[in-house]
Amino acid sequence: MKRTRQFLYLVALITFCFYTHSKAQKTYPNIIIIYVDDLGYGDIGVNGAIGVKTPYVDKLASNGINFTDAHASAATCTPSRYSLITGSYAFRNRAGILNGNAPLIIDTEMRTLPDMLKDAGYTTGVVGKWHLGLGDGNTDWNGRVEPGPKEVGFDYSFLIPATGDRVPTVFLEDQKVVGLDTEDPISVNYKTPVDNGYPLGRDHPELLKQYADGQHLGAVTNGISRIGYMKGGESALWVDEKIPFVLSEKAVRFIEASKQQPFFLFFSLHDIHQPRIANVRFIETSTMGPRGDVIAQMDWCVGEITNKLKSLAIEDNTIVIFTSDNGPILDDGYLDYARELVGRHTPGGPYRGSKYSIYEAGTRMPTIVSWPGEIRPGTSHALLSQVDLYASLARLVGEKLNKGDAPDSEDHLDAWLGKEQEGRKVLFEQAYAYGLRKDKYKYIQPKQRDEIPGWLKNKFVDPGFSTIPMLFDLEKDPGETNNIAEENVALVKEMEEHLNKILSAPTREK
Ligand code: NG6
Ligand code: CA
Repeated sequence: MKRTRQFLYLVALITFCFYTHSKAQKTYPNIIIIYVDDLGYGDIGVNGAIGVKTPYVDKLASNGINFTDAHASAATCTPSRYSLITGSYAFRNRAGILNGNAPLIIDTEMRTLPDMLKDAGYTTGVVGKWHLGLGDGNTDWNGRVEPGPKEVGFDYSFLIPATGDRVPTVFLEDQKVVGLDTEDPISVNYKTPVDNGYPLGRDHPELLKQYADGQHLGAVTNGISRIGYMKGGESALWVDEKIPFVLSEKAVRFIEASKQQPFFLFFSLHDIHQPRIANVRFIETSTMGPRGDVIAQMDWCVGEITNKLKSLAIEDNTIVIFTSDNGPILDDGYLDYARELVGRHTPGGPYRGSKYSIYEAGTRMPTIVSWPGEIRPGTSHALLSQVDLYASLARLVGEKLNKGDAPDSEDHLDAWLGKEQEGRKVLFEQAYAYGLRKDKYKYIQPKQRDEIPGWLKNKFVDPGFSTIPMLFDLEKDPGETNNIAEENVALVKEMEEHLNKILSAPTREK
């Protein structure tokens, strides 16, 4: 009898220790944001893609929630990323597309999304495209480049510093160039060619794998001419065709190394940004040429992550948020026949516009949230913005926001998890013009002719510039073709005032 009681005590003690131990170690789910570059709403199978198959993304959607009205905070890369990481609209910091030698644009005193998750006990990492600036503006690429991801809350980083079409074309791991030979130091310049630097695309078209427009005729590395000039670092140059493999491997290693404690991984792909140079494994896997092939390549990267979660048996306890930084673009600097080969495939789905555009396709992103252990699969029409992930995830992990943290981020955790169908009441949209969504309406603020950037006038984009106000009823007219501003003067005035209020002050603490 006594022995039995002792045995029962022992069992109870072991159970208690095991429970408290595992609770302390893993109270919160892992969080992975898979951030695709320039992927449009209609570019994934579940949203109607015709020219390419995306089985891994579709599987994620069938296990999770597919959002039809979730938005990037802007229609270009740097501003969207800035908002995601800081919970603040990018215009407040005048964040525009950055060059490869631009300084870090995030104030290191700010409490960022990774800072907040670290406070909740997370290990944090970023793998892939950064494009938020590095260093202090006078960057020496031959030592540790700081400030950078570490100084804004990421424990680990493996980076493409800016974009695939901008120098320097080298990776940085924990803010040091990977594989650099100190005898061959790197120098980068965006104004004038560097003496004895890499040959220029403008002088050597015979070196190029893909013809480029006038903006992309700087340094040629790996047969591709880029924006900007560069010298040195030959042993460190990336091979474009291998980027998806390198990044996926680093992301998977981070997951493996961090699986004991909750982790946050910001996996930021180079695909499907230009130059779109698919690995031979993916060439002709789509009917759309390079742009379709790199969508298939992107899908493979998603599979690398989801397969790894499964094999480590942490799938049920990991939230995967799959989305894109801005809308799709067919022709953006390199001749890869995206326009000619697109066929009936509609990159922006039913929506008007593209990357750079204030029309819906500019910011309405393919967006999937999966968390097999917790959420029921389905579709959600909640109106959401990526700027809200900060406040929403803060609630998930029990972190309070201090005054000044994430000033534009609203907590819509229940909508992100599919427990609530309502999202934002009002959504601010940023491109080269500003827009506002409210109820079924979309308002676009007018622009004066001289406010329109010259380089956008020549693009094959539909930026949504108008010298008169525009108002659309998205329920009747999701393609934004019928401007009803004249018939709705009072509503236009109200929306204009609301927009100006957002432009003049942070929006969360109302
Ligand atoms: C633009 C580039 C474009 C692309 C973009 C950044 C020109 C004319 N166009 O300035 O090719 O690099 O910047 O894209 O230079 S983003 O997705 O990172 O915002
Ligand atoms: Ca982008």
